[in-house]
Amino acid sequence: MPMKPLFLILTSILLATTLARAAEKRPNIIFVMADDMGWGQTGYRGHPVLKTPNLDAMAANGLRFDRFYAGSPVCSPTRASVLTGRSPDRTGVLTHGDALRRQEKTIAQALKTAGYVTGHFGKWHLNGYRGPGAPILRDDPMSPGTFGFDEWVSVTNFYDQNPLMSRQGEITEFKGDSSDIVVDEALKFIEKHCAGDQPVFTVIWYGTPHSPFRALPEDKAAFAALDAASADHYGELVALDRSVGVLRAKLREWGIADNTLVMFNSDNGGLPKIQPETVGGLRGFKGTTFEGGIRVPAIMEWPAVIQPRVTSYPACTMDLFPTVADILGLPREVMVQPVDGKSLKPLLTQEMGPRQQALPFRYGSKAAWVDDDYKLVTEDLKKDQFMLYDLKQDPQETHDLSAETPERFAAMKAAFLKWNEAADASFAGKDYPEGRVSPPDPESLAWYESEAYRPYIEGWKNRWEYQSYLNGSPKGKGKKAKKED
Ligand SMILES: [Ca+2]
Repeated sequence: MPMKPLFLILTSILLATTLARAAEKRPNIIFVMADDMGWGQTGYRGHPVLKTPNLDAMAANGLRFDRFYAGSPVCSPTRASVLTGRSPDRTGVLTHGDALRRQEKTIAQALKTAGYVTGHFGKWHLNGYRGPGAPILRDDPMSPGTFGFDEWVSVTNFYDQNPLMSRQGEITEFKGDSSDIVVDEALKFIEKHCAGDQPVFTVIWYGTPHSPFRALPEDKAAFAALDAASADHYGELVALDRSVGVLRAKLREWGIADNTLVMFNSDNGGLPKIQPETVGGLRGFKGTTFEGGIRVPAIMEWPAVIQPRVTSYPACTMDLFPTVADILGLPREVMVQPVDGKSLKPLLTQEMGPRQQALPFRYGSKAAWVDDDYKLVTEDLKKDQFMLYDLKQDPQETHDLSAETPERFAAMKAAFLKWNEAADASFAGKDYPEGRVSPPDPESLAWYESEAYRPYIEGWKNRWEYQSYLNGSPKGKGKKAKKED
């Protein structure tokens, strides 16, 4: 009989060691997101004037997605989809400036509970404020801290050169290009924690290449032949690419690159009016549910697991939380259900077959339903005018198949309309334990029209990034805010 306890002891030691090793092996995770970078704006896709050597190197060393979708054709909703794994309409974030509901559950909360140290750096845009990026106030009830981030250096919305940012409420003025600044802050956070016991979850949300367009002279020097706005826009992408290079180099210098999962993607499609064009020949731009509005550059790098490869598997920002939850074995309850994304974990090591779960998109009256190679799309849901495209044969969405393949068209439309009803029910609060939205969604407003920011207006009104908002007529301010959100 003495053998049995010994056997049990050895087994439990072995189990404990295995678990400890598994815990040791949990990857650091870094989510990096550009703001308004179009599908065509990388060197690796053959852009005619923009060079992105660092994104190219990342793509060559990781999983490059050629059909990756932002959860929405505009920014705040996509950010909500990254954090929750859900279609943004379910989370209350219908458009830019809407607040994420505190009833939602975020990936930062899940990872914090699982033992990660969590940090957010850059654009937030989930606290209900419109207008150019302002430092997030310490007592903001919808700050990154509320949603699971231990440390943050963040702004309400887009930010550019020499920004004011908020270090957990402490307002700080920075000098230089915003991409260099935000990566520098994120790296300080990673360096501080990476040698500790906890794995690190870092979110870096750039303000680039969103308007206003303002690049450092050396960054836009290569674009002297372009119009001024385009030269600055592309110059900002040069800085973004450089900062990706700094991030990757530091992870290697600190010996943590191998077991760090770095995801790079944009938050919506490219902008119109920029030359050369931003969407790589796709139809539509930011704000539309055609491919140009939602298909974005995306790369996942994790050297310990991913062999370099290009995939055309259709994937989405809604898949990121389910993927991480799957990798770490987190329970289903970490996400509010239903979740619209799907784990991409199998894709990290081999191709997955046709995508079984369609990707839903809804933005105001526009919508799309991407079912593997086929796409149902409408510019006006209420008018009941849907088009059907075969993205494999016709990525530019030029040849409407709805009349030619009526059965497929009818089946996809029925599936979408069923999802659409479920999304309405989610929006009404059905997914929460309370069965309703509580507290009610705040009305989104420009921060400079809020009580909370009133004490700061006088001191900020002559700053270059705020002056057109803070010194104009109220009517003009409203227009400007709407245009630039
Ligand atoms: Ca954006």
